Amino acid sequence: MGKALDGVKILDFTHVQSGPTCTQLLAWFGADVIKVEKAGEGDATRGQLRDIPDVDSLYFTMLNHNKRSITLDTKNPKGKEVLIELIKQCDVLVENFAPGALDRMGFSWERIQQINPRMIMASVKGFGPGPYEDCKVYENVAQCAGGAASTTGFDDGPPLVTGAQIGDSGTGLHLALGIVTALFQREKTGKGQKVLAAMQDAVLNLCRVKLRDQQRLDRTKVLQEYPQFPETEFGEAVPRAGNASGGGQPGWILKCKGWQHDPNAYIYFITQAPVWASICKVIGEESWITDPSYATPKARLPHLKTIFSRIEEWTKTKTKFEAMEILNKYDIPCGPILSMKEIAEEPALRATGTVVEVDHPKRGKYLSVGNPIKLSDSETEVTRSPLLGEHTEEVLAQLGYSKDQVEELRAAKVI
Ligand code: CAO
Repeated sequence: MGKALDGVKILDFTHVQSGPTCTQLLAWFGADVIKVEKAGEGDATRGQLRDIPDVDSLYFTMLNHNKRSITLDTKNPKGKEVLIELIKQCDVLVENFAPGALDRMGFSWERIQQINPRMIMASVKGFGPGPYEDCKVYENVAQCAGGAASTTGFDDGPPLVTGAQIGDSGTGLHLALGIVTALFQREKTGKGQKVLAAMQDAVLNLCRVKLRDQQRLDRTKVLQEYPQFPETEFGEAVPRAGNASGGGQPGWILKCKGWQHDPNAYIYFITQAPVWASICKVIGEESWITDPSYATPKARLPHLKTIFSRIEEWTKTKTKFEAMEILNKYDIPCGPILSMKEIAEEPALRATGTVVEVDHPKRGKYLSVGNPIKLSDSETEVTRSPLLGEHTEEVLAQLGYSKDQVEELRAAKVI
């Protein structure tokens, strides 16, 4: 069976995390992704956070599956010639260099269009046009500038960044959608275009509900589902909401049996309105079904702390999995707090290919996250990341370079 993006060639100039997540997704959908790396050095993540000496790190291997790697000094005139051939033959150039790096290399958008008018040039940058457009940006800077940090954490603590890499991987996802959309439009116009995903914009897009709350706060001066209500005055900006649910159904994280020793013995519990009566029955508070102080969602808002601490008395008597089993019988929405260890061992995630075991010639077997997007007619097989420059000769041969020419380039340290 073919793959959705069979025949699409990606010139992959990405490094670190944001860009590589994007091109990895495209590779999983069948695109031929040629990763261009600095000769002798490669993507900096190959050497970062290493767990085995002299072996590509998990950071690199888990972000660069299904790609080919070539080394090329794109600042050398001979290297630029190779790059021009690659631009001619590829459909998409993806990059996440610091602002201006591609221009400094001599490959402005105008020049790229001259070389290949069908080329789609896709970039991740920290910021879009504006005061910070020239800044270098990493994950947590984007989380802070995109509104995630100011709205994450508890009211009495500092802003917090989240473990989910919404700045890097989140932006990579946005960029991948931009690329396939531009490819779709090219089918009709025959022309390439520029695609930009700024990390601040992607984080803000994922924090959309907080901008919703900012406007609700501006208008009503209160956010009744936030834990500050009713005791604490609200300020001008959306405060941190702890573990409150971001939607209209109040939720909180509650202790389960074993919480004293297990840092993840917790459950997320949502007091969804349609199952309120079931919740009351499960925790043994039947009177709350009809008590006017508890009977309606609006009446419950000032009592959420009392409600959740009563529910917690019940969850503390069950493990998170026992609680899940009981609550699911009543359709009460809840979720166990799973550790990475539990996720790594979860058979259902292995069965769907969301967690995969991959073999690597130098590191041996390791676990990775497979393609989270499942297409019924374009199945993903996860293959290992390439060694540095593993495909240089193969790709140059496909571009028409003879063995002697390749040797010359190697002798001149261009590849
Ligand atoms: N041959 C020759 N030179 C190459 C090359 C190659 N194959 N590949 C890259 N280079 C050069 C670049 O041209 C650039 O040179 P100049 O500075 O002289 O123009 C240089 O290598 C360094 O590139 P960089 O500035 O992108 O890399 P950095 O490590 O200094 O910065 C980062 C890294 C991520 C902060 C920066 O790339 C950035 O802000 N990117 C955009 C935002 C982004 O994606 N951030 C998320 C990264 S994941 O956390």
